[in-house]
Amino acid sequence: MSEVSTAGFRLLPGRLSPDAQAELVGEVLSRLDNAPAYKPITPGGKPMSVAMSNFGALGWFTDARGYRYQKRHPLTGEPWPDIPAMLLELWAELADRSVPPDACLVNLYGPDAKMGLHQDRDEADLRFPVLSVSLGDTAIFRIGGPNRADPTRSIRLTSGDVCLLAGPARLAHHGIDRVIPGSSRVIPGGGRINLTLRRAGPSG
Ligand code: MD3
Ligand code: FE
Repeated sequence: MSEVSTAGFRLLPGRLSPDAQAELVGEVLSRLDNAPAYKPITPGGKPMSVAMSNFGALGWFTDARGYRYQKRHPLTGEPWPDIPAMLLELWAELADRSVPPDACLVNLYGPDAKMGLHQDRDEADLRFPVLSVSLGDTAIFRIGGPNRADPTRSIRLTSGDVCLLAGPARLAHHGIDRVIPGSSRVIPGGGRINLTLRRAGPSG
């Protein structure tokens, strides 16, 4: 197993047991009944190939007006569902013991979904890490550096993997080149779910 060298990037392969993965998939899917996933429109006017929803006080959203965090689901007008306890515990253990996450972006990948190289910088305080949990089909993840032109490397994210992006890695460019359909049976009907826990609003 090769150790990834970007400072502040930690990959914890298989951090969630198969039982924990199945339990978490259930917790996510039941919440999506009330907060359905939708394909956001980028400021450029094109729908994303990844479907999204959110849990927590703040949800990441994009439309023609740009990227932002908002308190309500854009289609239902309701507050986002709560963040599953298992994820809050994982954040407390691995990310920050005293300040909880206030946002959990839910990304749903079908066989043709991908996410272009980008930085995550819509959060108020970029000193907080991002914690990511992968469920379902394996993804080919790409991570580079703080500059878009920095060299990138490709890493497989498989179901149950957790990654922590802290310090310099927090501003690394990254994306999902593709998923490998049929590589997991954890999600009924297949596909991939990625959950990213964040502190989006100010902590004080
Ligand atoms: C590196 N999600 O939601 S998770 C995103 O698999 C996002 O759905 C991808 O990029 C996905 O913004 C990748 C791993 C990840 C998450 C956040 C990061 C890597 C990151 C933030 C900074 C650097
Ligand atoms: Fe990202």
